[in-house]
Amino acid sequence: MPLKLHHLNASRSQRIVWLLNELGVPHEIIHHKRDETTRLAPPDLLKIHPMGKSPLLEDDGIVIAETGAIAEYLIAKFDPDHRLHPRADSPDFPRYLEWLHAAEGAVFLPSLLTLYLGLAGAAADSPIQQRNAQELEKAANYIEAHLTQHPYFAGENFSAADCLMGFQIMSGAARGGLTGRPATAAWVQKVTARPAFKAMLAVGV
Ligand SMILES: N[C@@H](CCC(=O)N[C@@H](CS)C(=O)NCC(=O)O)C(=O)O
Repeated sequence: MPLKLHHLNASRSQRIVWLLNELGVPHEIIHHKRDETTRLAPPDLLKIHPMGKSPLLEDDGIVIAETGAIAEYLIAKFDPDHRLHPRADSPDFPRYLEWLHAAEGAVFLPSLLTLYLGLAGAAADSPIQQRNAQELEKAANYIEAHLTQHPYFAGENFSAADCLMGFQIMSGAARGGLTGRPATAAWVQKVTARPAFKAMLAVGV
């Protein structure tokens, strides 16, 4: 039975679509649509997993939530030749793991807080939003410094960490986040030219 990915439009789930394409694993995408007003996921996702969020991966009746866990699961099961992740004894492995999880952790959190506090009416110049802006800037500078020294997040080679970091960087780019950050801009050019990235766009993100 092929893997099933529950994909929500305009969501971080596109990182897993990209990764599945990179791995070349046969899969079925089940599309779910955000509520036009609330932007929340439809209630049918709650029937698949108690948190009702996307992405959700189904493999032979087993449901897995959380992007980082899904990525690690896919890599462990479908990347035996280490095409998309460094070996555990490689010096690149710790950095790979850090970026794989930073994509949903410290570098992503300030964007989410900025969005929610903005929706709740916090002005851009309020102390809390200023603090978020500082955290976003710090993360963007860290990414730029890393990509100045390495072509990809795990070092010399493209990996699943690039797929996971993509959403954060590309949504930041839409807000001018690449200005003055040439290494990050070069990384975006490189990875968006990959056939698996283009196939992800074709799915309808
Ligand atoms: N920590 C989870 C976050 C999942 C999540 O919040 N997904 C969002 C899409 S970006 C969602 O389903 N939002 C709709 C909702 O909460 O109703 C992960 O890494 O997968």
